[in-house]
Amino acid sequence: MSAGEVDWSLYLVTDRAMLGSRPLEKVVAAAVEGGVGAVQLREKELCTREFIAEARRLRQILKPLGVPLIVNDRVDVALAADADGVHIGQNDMPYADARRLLGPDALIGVSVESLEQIEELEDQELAYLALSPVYATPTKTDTITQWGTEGVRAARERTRRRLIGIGGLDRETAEAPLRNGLDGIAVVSAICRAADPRAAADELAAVIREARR
Ligand code: TZP
Ligand code: MG
Repeated sequence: MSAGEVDWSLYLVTDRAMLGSRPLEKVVAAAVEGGVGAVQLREKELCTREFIAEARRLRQILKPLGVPLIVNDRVDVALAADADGVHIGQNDMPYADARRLLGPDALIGVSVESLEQIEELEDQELAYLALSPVYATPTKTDTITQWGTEGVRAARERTRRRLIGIGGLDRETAEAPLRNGLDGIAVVSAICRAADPRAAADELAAVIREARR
C-alpha cells in the first residue's frame, strides 16, 4: 500500500486505557466502519510480546479492509507484525534509521512540533507530517507548545506535504484547523472514549467533509 492510496482524513490512534472493558479490536473495527481510514497502534505500557500480538490481530482485521496499520514508536514491532509502517516522534528512532530498517515501501509518519522540524524533514519520503499537538490535550502532556490554527496555516505555507493534525481534536475543534490547511486529523479520545466509536467516527467524518466544502 502506498501513502497515496490511503485515506488519511480520519486517522485513529489507539489508547487501550480509554476503552474500559471493551476489546481494542472491536473498537478499531467499529471506528473503521464509521469512516476511519488509517489506524495507529499506540501502546505505552504493553510488553513487547503483547504489543506484537496485538499488532498482528489488528493487521488481520485491517488488511482485508485496505486500512493501513501504523505502529507508534516501535520499528521492531512493526517489522515483527508486518505492519504497514511506523509513526515516530522527535525522541524516537531517527527517520533515516527507521527507513533503512523498514525498507522503501514502509509508510513512515513523523510528529513535528516546530517549523524548523518540518524543514529538517523536507527531503525525506514521508507518508505524512503530524503537527503535534494542534491543541493541548490531557492525552499527551510532554509536548512543547501548540500549533493552533495560526500554526497550522504557517505550516501549510511552508510545505506541500500531507499534514495531519493531532491533539485536542474532536467534532467541535477540528473544523478550524482543517480549514487552515490540515489534510487530515488524528484522534485518540474523540473515538476511544466514545460510547459508540462507530458513530463518533461517522460524526468526525461529517465534520471533515463539511470543512472541505
Ligand atoms: N501526539 C500528540 S497529541 C497526542 C499524541 C499521541 C494525543 C492526542 O490525543 P487526543 O485525545 O486526540 O487529544
Ligand atoms: Mg513516540
